[in-house]
Parts: sequence; C-alpha cells; structure tokens
Amino acid sequence: MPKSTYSGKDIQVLEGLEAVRKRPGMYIGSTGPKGLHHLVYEVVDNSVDEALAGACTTIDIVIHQDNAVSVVDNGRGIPVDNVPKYRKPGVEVVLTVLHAGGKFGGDGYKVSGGLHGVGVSVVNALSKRLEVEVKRDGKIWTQAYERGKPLGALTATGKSKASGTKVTFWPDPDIFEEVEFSWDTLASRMRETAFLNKNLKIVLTDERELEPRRAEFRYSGGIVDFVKYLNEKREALHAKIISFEAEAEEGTVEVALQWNSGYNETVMAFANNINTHEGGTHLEGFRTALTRTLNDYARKHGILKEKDDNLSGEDIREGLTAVISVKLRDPQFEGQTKTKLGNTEMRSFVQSVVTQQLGDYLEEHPKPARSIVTKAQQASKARMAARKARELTRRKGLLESSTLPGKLADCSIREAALTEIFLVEGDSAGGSAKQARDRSFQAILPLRGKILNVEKANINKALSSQEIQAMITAFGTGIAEEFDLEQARYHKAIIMTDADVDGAHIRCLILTFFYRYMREMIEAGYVYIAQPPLYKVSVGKKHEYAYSDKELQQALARLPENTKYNIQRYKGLGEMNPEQLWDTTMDPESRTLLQVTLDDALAAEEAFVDLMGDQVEPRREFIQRQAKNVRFLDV
Ligand code: 0RA
Repeated sequence: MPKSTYSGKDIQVLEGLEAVRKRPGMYIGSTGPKGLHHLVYEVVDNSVDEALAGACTTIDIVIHQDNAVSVVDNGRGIPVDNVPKYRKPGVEVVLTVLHAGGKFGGDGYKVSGGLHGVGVSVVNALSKRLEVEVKRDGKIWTQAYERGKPLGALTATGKSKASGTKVTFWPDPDIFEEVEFSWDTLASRMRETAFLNKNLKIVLTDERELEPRRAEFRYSGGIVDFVKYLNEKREALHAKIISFEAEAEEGTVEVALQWNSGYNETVMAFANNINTHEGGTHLEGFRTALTRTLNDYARKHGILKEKDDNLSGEDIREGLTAVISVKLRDPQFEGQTKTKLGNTEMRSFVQSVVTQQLGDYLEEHPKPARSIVTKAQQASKARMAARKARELTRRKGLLESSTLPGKLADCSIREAALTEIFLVEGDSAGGSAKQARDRSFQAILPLRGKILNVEKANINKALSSQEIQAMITAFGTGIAEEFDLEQARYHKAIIMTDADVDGAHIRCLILTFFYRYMREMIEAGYVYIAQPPLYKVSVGKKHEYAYSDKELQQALARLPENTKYNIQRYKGLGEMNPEQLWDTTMDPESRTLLQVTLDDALAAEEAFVDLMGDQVEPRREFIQRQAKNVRFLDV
C-alpha cells in the first residue's frame, strides 16, 4: 500500500491558515474597513516588490461588481516549480504558508514590516475564494482556493510569452464586518505607492459603477511629484522643489522638500515604502541636519547676528512640505503601531547626506535660501510672542483658584484612562449634556459657535482664541513642541455636534485643531466623534432611534402593516431632553462612538487643505465630488 502523501508539513500549513481565520486581527489589524483594504495592499505590496527588484512596470487593480478585487502585475510571476521542503509548487507555498512570500526572492529591498509583509497566504486564508494565474516559462498556470484550501492542483491551462501574476480574491463575509471597498481609500493609497516608486504605473478600475471609473497613477518625478502634489494648493516660497538622493552601504535615501507661505509642517517619512507615521531614525537624521544646516547658513551669511539665538527646528519647519524615503535591507520597525524606524545607522546616514547636499543647495541658490531663513525668523518671533502670552496666562491662572477653564464641567474621577471629555457645540446643548452626564467620569466643555480655523492662523493667533485656550487647558497636554500625551487628563475627547451643516463645520474645525496641534491625541486613539441619532420613530408610547437612513428604513420595515407611526428628525442636540441625550449618545452601554484615525495620512492632509485652506476652488471641487454621498442638507 502506498503511504499517504499527506505529511506533517500539510498539517502545519492548515493549522497556520486556521490561526489566521481564528484571529484575523493579529494579522491584518482589524476585520473592519481598515483590515479589508489591507488585503489589497498586501497583494499590491508583493507586486511592488517585483517592481523594486526591477522586474515589474505595471500593476492593474480592478474592483469587480461583487467586491472581488484583482491585482495584475507584469513581474516575474510566482515560481511554479516545486519547493523541495514542501514538495509543492512555489505558487501553492506562497499562498498557503505564512510568511513564505519572500523566501525565494533575492535580498533586495522589500516592502515588509509592521502589519505589512504578512504574506499573500493571509489574504488567501481570509477570502471565501481566491484565484491565481501565473504567466511564467512560456505557460499560463492557474489554481483556485476556498478559505485558504486549494480546490485542485496548480495546472498549466495555456501558453504565453509574457510573465506576471494575477490574483483575484473574494473577501470572506464570515470574517469581515462589511465587504465593500472604498474607491477613495484605494485610490489615495495607490497614488502614494506610485509616488514612492518612480515610473511605476498603477491603474485602478472600479467596475461597480455603471460607467467604470478608472485612474492611472504614474509619476516620472517620484517623490518630487509627491511634494508638488502636496503643495499644489499652497503658495510656494521658492519655485523649484529641492531634492537629492544618495546610495551607500546603509541603503538609499531620497529627499524632496519645498517651503510654502503657510504655518504647517507636512513631513512624510517612509522606509521601504512603508509610511513611518511614528517617525524614527531617518526622520531624526533629517531634522537634525535641517536645523544645523540652516542655522549655519544663516550665521555664515550674517542673516543671524552673533547676539541672536539659533533658530529652532520647529521654526525652520514652519510651512515645510517634505517627503523622505529610505530603502534598506533589514528594516527594524518599532513603536506602538510598528511604524517607527529603529535602524540606528539610518540616523547618521540621512543626517550626513542632508547636511552635505542641502548645504550645497543653499550656497548655490542664495535667493530661496534667504526666503527660507527669513520665514524661519518670522516664525521664531511669532513663537516667542506666543510663549510670552502663554506664560502670562499661566501666571494669571496661578493667582486664581483653578487654572481650568470656567466653562468646563469636570468629572470627579482623576484616573485619565477612565475619563472622557465631551466637546459640545453651543451652550444650550452643553447645558443638556451637563444634566445628562455621569459626572463621575464625564466632563463637558461647551464651545461657542465656530472655533478659529487654525489652518489659516499662526500659532500666536491660535493661542489667543478663547475656545482653543479652553480646550488646551482642559486636556492638560500642552501643544506642539510642549505636547505631552502622558499629561492628558482624559483618554477620550468626544466631539459632539449637531447633525447639520453647521455641526459638520464645527466638527471639522475641531478636528483641524487636533490634526495640527495635537496629532498624537489622534494617533493614540483618544479622539472620537459622538453619533447622535438622526431619527426617532414613535409608535404610541414606544419609540426607537435610528442613526442612519438605512436604519430608519429597517425600523419602518419591522413595523406591522398599517401601524401608525411618527418620525422625528433630530437636527440639533438641543432637541433632545437630557435623558434622551444620555440614552442615545452618551451612555457607554448603548452609544456608538466613531474613533478618529490617521489611517490615511495623505487623504487626511489633502482633505484638511481642501476644506480649511486659503483657496476656494479646491473646496468647491471637494464638495462637488462628495455631493453624491450627502444624505441631506439643511436649507
Ligand atoms: C516568490 C518569489 C518570487 C516572486 C514572488 C513570490 C511573487 C509574488 C507575487 C504576488 C503577487 N505578485 C507576485 N509576483 C511575484 C521571485 C521570483 C523569481 O525569482 O523569479
């Protein structure tokens, strides 16, 4: 009798994929929209690795009508010959063995680390169906899987002179909360990927629309085009983007930068194409070099006098838009979200490259050099004035019994991890919220009307706004360079505004403030948006709340036929009595909170500039683009 060909290796493989299905969060972060989109990134990253190896020029991504996604590349194709250890074709190993993706590759720079690089096998495990087609060695090879298990062997089904891989997968509805891909999320990620891989063509097609939507991303300028794009809607301080690159034993570094006349710093750092949100050694090297080089230049040319203090890093980075991209062989990712580069050799490498090349640039371009230094000097003056003003407020505060804002109704518990603060639009809703709250752990800060748009103001002006001062003192963290997350007095800051246009505007203003001055609060997951109900459906004495139009339809559909009902549409928080406000929006047992994330830094940055910036045209375009998603408008 022939022995079974089923080996211990097969059992290990099945156990591996079972583990992924049991705890998907461990592999893709979540089973919400973020995790769902991660499936696409995982496959695309494998294609990008082919591009990094110089073997792939085009990646095609198609969202199909049934929310299946295809990723097609013209790389080398996943190897089809048997892997001795598994006695199975490379394709099957890559698709069923955890972390097998890079095993056959050379030792080039790979997209890997953090949640990335978990392997295509994870996508396979979390798909109700997956089909792979490989063109390689003159043939077309195909295989299909269900929930990670092969339905048959890899088979040659045709001939082709081309090479490449096509993966089509149907995310498993048993795993994901909702299987619905977002065009905006995918498009913005693919644009970013294209910026980071000069000349790589990425085409995204959405077949769910009557008229398929298509976008093509290909940038011959790479990260220079990235900076151009980020600064497009801003007024540049110098016309040409400064850029340089270098390669050495440590790896490669590319930098592109341009200052604009605004007040914000937009510096994005990547390591092996991964957005290192938490920064790391490459960013530290960049910052140190930037500060030193500009101060040296300013002194050498007498723009800074002997008696003057050095310009601070923050002053120098005011209005700076920059992209730093390093590639290295063995990236170490650290930090809470594994997006902080840890390789120490990158600090000195980036620092010396930037010091050298930025120094040369400044010497060769005296006009932009002077504008940049002058702008930093102005920032420095404004910051000093702001600091004085702040010290004054603090001292004044000390003379009073408490430094907390008068309008704040604080909670009694002092343990920050257990407490929350509601930022409420208007004094009247603030009043209801104060009555409704559980005062032991919920604090209320009413904000009057439209708070200052910090996108259009420098730090000095921002700090002189009363509402902004109130928020800062209430949170206890300080801002900008003095920001300290540890000092946060609450671990939930919940924005609670009306469900109308003004409410949306105020929410946007508050988010802009967080984004520009307390981004770490968002990164730490401390910022939330309250979800008041939109409707109340009453039948006799009973009632039910609906939080969306869909929920309203569902609630109505549940009613027995010919039932008389009444629908109340809530426009303002003030229309609810305190008890209703508690039940629907504030009670942790029954409420829904939306956690604000910085998932997509690029999309966030864009949206903030579009919505809150100086120019009207981008805002109009944004609104027109989003018009189809608008549920209702108040007139
Ligand atoms: C393993 C080894 C090699 C390439 C790949 C996997 C590969 C995986 C994916 C996933 C999507 N597209 C892909 N393209 C390639 C190296 C191949 C070689 O050395 O010839």
